[in-house]
Amino acid sequence: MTFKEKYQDKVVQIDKLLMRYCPAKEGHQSDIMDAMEYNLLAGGKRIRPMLMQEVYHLFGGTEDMIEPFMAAIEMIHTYSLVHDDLPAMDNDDYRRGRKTTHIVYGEDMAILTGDALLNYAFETASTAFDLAPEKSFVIGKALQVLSKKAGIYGMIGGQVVDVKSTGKRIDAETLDFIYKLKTAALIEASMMIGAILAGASDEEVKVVEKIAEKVGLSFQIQDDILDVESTAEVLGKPIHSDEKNDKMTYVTWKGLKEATKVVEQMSKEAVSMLESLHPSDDFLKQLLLYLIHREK
Ligand code: GRG
Repeated sequence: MTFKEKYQDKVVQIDKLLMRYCPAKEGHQSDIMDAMEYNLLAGGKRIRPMLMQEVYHLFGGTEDMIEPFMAAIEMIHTYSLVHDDLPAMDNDDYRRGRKTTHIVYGEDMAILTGDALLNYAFETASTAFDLAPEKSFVIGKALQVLSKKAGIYGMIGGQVVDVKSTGKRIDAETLDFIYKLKTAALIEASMMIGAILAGASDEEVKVVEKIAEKVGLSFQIQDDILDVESTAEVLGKPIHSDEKNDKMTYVTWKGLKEATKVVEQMSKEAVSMLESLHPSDDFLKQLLLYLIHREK
């Protein structure tokens, strides 16, 4: 099988897993379950759960307790997209090739859908305790990483500085801070949780965090490049969104050529660190390179 075929196969498996973890549409509140499913099953590259699973296997993990965490990270990522598209933030009408949640369900329900996905992520992740009660210690550690990387010291913190910086010229240090927290933090959580649940040592988890930071930074710079170079049809969301929102990005700061060079450099560093950690995992190495050279 080629890398592309293996990747597609894994996306299908993750989609099936997410279907299993969607809440049943029942009760007076079934509208919110419908909106959660509308977003969760809308497609997407599924890179966060995939990275988590691959790192889990890399460190010898074999149990199904990884699954609720894979669903949870995609729920958190999806909530961030729902809220990011709201009129008060980027005010976008399309995401993953579909109308955004506030367009379909109204702004009030879109806010609640994001809230619901975030909360349900933790309800879901904590079911790992039932699947593997004897692994409570590592599950607790994984929950700690998940909550921190999604919160004020992670994605939300990055988004706060991003929102506050809109329309302003920011310095390199602030841009780096935003990218590390807004984008890299969830990728770090994905890979670190895979390692933690598989029983990796604290030192190994730290190396995984460093690799993931490089992957996250280059992933975000590639996102900036695509916002300028790609098309709405390919991306499934509007292009030139950063310009519309008057946001400074790595591309507006350094130009396309330099941005492409940095992505190249950082991705090479990430892959070589991964090789030192585990020389033989070809799929994961190819996945890191794909994320960085992706077209959508
Ligand atoms: C609202 C708390 C809050 C946070 C929002 C993550 C984020 C912060 C906003 C989303 C917009 C954005 C450009 C985020 C940077 C990370 C990124 C490139 C997200 C898109 O992730 P992909 O490409 O999306 O993995 P798919 O649709 O493939 O899952």
